[in-house]
Amino acid sequence: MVKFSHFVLLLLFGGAMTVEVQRPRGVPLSKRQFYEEDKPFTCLDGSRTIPFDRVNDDYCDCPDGSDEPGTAACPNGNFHCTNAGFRPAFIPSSRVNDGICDCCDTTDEYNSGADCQNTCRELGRKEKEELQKIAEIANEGFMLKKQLIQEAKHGLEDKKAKLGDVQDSKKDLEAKVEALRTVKETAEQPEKEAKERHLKAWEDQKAVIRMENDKARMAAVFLELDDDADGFVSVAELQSHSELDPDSDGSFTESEAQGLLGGVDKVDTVAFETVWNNIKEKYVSENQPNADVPPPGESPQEETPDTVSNNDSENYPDEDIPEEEDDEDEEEDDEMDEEDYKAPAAMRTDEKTKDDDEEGPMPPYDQETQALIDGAQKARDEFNEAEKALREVEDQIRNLEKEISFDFGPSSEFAYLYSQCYELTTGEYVYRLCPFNRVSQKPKFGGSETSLGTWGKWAGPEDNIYSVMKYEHGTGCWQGPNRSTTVKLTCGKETVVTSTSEPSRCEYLMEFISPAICQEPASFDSGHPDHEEL
Ligand code: MAN
Repeated sequence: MVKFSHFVLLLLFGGAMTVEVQRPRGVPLSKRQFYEEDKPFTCLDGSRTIPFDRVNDDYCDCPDGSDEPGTAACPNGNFHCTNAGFRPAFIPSSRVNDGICDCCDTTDEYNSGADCQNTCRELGRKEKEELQKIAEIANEGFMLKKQLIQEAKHGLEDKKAKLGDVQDSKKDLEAKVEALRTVKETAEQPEKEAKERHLKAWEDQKAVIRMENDKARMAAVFLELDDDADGFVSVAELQSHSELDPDSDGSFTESEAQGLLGGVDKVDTVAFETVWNNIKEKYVSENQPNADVPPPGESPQEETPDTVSNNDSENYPDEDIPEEEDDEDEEEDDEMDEEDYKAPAAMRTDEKTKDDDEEGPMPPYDQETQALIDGAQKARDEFNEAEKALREVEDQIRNLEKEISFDFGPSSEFAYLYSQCYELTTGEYVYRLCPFNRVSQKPKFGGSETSLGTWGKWAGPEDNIYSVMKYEHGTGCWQGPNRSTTVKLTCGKETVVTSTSEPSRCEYLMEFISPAICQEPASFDSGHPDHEEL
């Protein structure tokens, strides 16, 4: 059996000073007192005691592996490398003398023949350099953070001052809106009355036109019916128009025709007026047989006063009309609106065709009415403009209040991120983080943006709550949760998104560097006045 003798360890401090501490191979300094050469060894779990020469004899005696710290004999043992010049480490015992160099001081391969080089000093140097770099970054980052805090302080003061100003202008605007509302309402009353007068006049005029048209038609029909031109319409002449058969049974009898003539055999033009009322709805002209044929499904009636006034309300060129129009060409429509007020009927060609056959289009407003409409429109425009300005100011107030009350960190150091966005492009997507607002993902080669969440809350551990941001309620994930993003902040001089990943489907992780998260670097020469005040 190979005897694995005790080993002399050199602990190096700073290169110059070396202290020899003798202890069995693989034992950390902290446990040296349990391994005394001149005493029996008690397993560290207390389970048994063995003679000391069974420590590191390559045979596992203790269930906890503590009798074989320097060999691979115990499956659960740990080997300690001192790694002088770098960092001490434990490796599983199984790696002792396995031909692979694990400890930078080479001590795990003392009997395998592996050609190990001691790299501890080199590693130590590199680590020190890296730590120095990190410390420098932390230092500079912290300086930047102090600036950010100052800027946030001034920014907050500015915003509060701005809020005061905007609140004042809101009051002024409210008063203005109310004043303009009164002006508008005062102008709209006479406008309304004048328009109603105009419409009423037009209604009356149309009634006259309709009556005249009816009379003219009656005269024409009389002539048409009076075949023998004797100045009378007779029973026989009426019978020639089978469409007038009162019961439409296919036989228009003499007595039926006589009934329509009011019980007489013939009527002259004066008596025909009464007959005309009985027949005009059914009468089909001989000259234009189709002219009076009513469209299928509709009663062959003339317009009743009701339908007339319905049509007329369409004709009436008030301010509602532009909204009802087809929005085929917005710009052209807008131009038309203006014109509509000045020359209402003339410009509305679509209605012209509807009206041309009967009464024609409504005549334009008279000058006085048009002036009232123009005046009321101007008052409406001014009122609307003031209302719009008021709404904008209210928006501004809401935004300022929101920003002022936002939790931008203990000293508002994160305030500078508000209204900013940071992007990171990966193989497939462009990720965009707009702190305190939203996170999104857009496919690089086309496709729409997906929300990965909107601002939720600070979500770091209790002792460092500002180290993590949570964005929630993003676009729903197919058969999954709504997308959400966790943003981990680390200290750095730049403000930049360094990585994105999707650890679980539709749950994203972003790494974000910012000076605002830098902590005051641990001071080595404590008591230095520079550090005391930080
Ligand atoms: C899209 C992206 C992915 C996500 C899937 C889930 O492709 O938003 O990040 O994993 O949808 O279906």
